[in-house]
Amino acid sequence: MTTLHGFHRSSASFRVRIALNLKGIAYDSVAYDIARLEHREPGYLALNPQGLLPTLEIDGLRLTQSFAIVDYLDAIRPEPPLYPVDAPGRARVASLAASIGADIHPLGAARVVRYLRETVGVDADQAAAWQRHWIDEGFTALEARLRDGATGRFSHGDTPGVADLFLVPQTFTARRVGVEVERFPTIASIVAACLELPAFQHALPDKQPDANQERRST
Ligand SMILES: N[C@@H](CCC(=O)N[C@@H](CS)C(=O)NCC(=O)O)C(=O)O
Repeated sequence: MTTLHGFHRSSASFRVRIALNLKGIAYDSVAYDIARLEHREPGYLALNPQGLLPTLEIDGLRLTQSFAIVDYLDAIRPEPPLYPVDAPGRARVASLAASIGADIHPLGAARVVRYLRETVGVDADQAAAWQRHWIDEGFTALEARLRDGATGRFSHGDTPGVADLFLVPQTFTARRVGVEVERFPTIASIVAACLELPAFQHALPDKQPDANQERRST
């Protein structure tokens, strides 16, 4: 039994959903509403003391950190590969993904925004401007890097891989906070290509069962 503990709007959970779908691994979902701090309750902290989503239970293991989870899935189910076979290509893809997962995403994470609002005392507009700023700066650099000749239909050549798993969710967050993704044409065209694939479509936030629960309760 494979269980993904996540949240429909969590971009790190979104990455793992895409990877599971690309690998054809069926899974159950357990949702934790970040706005209601359900991921900070004792039940989830017992699974993942970091209190961050997602956690994947698979093969009797409890895996955390989306990068590590995606790597694990690629190791146990090599087809289709999520990394290029050549070492320079692999380093490029890992670097693109890290620039999103390690440098852009954490600055706009819910816990950071909560601290800005509740402790530093910034208002909602200032918090949104903070999120836009770091995505904008990150996407400007990413757009330049993606014009290095190794990009194809996808971030690396013409098959989807790890960099795409990180890129697509980050553009959904970007739009949510008001970043116009079309200002980054290479990024926008890669995302459009990804969204033609069922693995990405079925992973979309709106397609998750907890998105429907949220609609019913609001
Ligand atoms: N580096 C972690 C990041 C995990 C993370 O920040 N998850 C977010 C959801 S996308 C979260 O749990 N946020 C809750 C919070 O910040 O309080 C990963 O890639 O799994």
